Amino acid sequence: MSYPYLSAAEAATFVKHGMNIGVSGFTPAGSPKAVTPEIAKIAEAEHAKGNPFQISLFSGASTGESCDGILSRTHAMRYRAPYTTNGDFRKAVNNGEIAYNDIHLSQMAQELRYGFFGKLDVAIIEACELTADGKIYLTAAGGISPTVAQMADKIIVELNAFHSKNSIGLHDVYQPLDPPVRREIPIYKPSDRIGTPYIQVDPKKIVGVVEVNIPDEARGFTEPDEVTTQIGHNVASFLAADLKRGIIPKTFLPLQSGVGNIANAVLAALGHDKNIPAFEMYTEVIQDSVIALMKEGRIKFGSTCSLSVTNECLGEIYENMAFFGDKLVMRPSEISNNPEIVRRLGIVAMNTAIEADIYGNVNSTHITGTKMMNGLGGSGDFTRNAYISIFSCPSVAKGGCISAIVPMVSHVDHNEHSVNVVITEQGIADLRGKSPVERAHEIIEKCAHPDYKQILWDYLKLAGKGQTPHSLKAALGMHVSLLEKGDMRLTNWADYAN
Ligand code: 0RQ
Repeated sequence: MSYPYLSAAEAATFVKHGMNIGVSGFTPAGSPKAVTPEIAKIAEAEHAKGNPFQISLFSGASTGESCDGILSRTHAMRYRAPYTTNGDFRKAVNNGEIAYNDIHLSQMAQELRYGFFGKLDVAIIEACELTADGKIYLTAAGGISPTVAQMADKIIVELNAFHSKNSIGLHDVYQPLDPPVRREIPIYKPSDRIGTPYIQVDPKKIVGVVEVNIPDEARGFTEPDEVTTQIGHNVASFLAADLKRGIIPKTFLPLQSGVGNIANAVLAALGHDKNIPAFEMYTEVIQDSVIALMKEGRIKFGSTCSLSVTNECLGEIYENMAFFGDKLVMRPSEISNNPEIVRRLGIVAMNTAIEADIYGNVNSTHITGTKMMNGLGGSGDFTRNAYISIFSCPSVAKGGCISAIVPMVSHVDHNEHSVNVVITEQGIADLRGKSPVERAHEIIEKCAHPDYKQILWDYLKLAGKGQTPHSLKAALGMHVSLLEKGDMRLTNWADYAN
């Protein structure tokens, strides 16, 4: 079948007010970059005429500036799921302009198929190749593309020449059946391939092919500093100790790592620690540090949902497929983040906290309980099912005015029942096998910044005795102090005494 080749502006006219739109991509990697800015232009034109124009947008994870950024600024989105990191999106969400549903990434595709969000009108998929019989070869991410391509009434393909056809074969596309007929997902090691290297669609659904040559919009990251390097060393020495005492098998276990500056520093430290053997990753995002460690032979294999790397790094992979082709696989997010596989493979999950409380509850998403930072991402998919779940963060933020260790988190993403280890640059709190009060002692002693240790001990004293001691009046006192005085160090527990 021959497809209609359209301009991005022509393709965007298939998108109407009120529609549900599914896009490819996971992190800015692999998300559409040409049609979405044209949707934003339509929105602006309609708004100028006084007409409503807003869509609901579904993706694997965050997209780039050309998608979440532009659509947020032009007020073209009513609803968004499941995760995004864009600054303009964050502003719009925190102003109450966009309804944002921050669900676990592994659940996005299946919840679309279950019908929780209604029908899907249009899918916009970035591809590096498209065949006449409807085979779509994805670019730098698996995301929810198989599901949105299957569900949408119409498909627009952005055929992006920036992504080399050399990359064909990196994807392993697999969609599970849904209950009551779902079976096990037959992945028994990170390198197992169980699907096809393409998405098969009915070619008649492809209403437009837009040819482009646009680089990916992956973010750079800050080089590790003293604090993040120390966090990295602490994570590495924790894992090395567990390996030495036989908790982690000699062959080691596959690792998952989140995104961001801290995750990047942790991976670099692990890679360079000679006590840790060369390892595999079963993760959702591969950043530049993983590719560097692969070249050094320190990482043997990487299963991921996306190659969220700089364009330079992506180019290097595409040019060296003889080396990388058998060391990487990209999967849809419901497979890369699948709880069944995480539990089976015994993954060590390493994610980042905004704050953790003295009992081990973790907030990864909200600043002072109300302002959305990015979202949960896949951290919950891995944490709840991991062999060992680790959260790390600097012990203080914003020049020391904020302690990352607090009496009670202002928002809970990962609860005390799922979090095994908390690590800051100060030290390692191993919460495994401990009661809440034992955990509180471990976290305050090992992880809190010296400026905050006494404040937290004083809180524990105020909280009294019991299973999970709290003074409900004082539990958020450090946050109140931040809001009222700009500094958690000015917390005065006497304000809360009876
Ligand atoms: O603010 O940018 O203004 O300086 O948060 O913090 O220290 O640069 O660390 O880049 O690793 O991000 C949790 C946000 C950490 C991220 C979070 C401020 C801090 C700074 C960024 P500035 P850093 P990172 C993977 C799996 C989601 C969950 C997850 C994240 C900014 O890792 O979004 O891991 N995770 N998902 O100053 C106020 C505090 C703060 C604070 C940090 N307590 N109060 N501000 N900051 N702690 C994602 C996917 O699934 C794709």
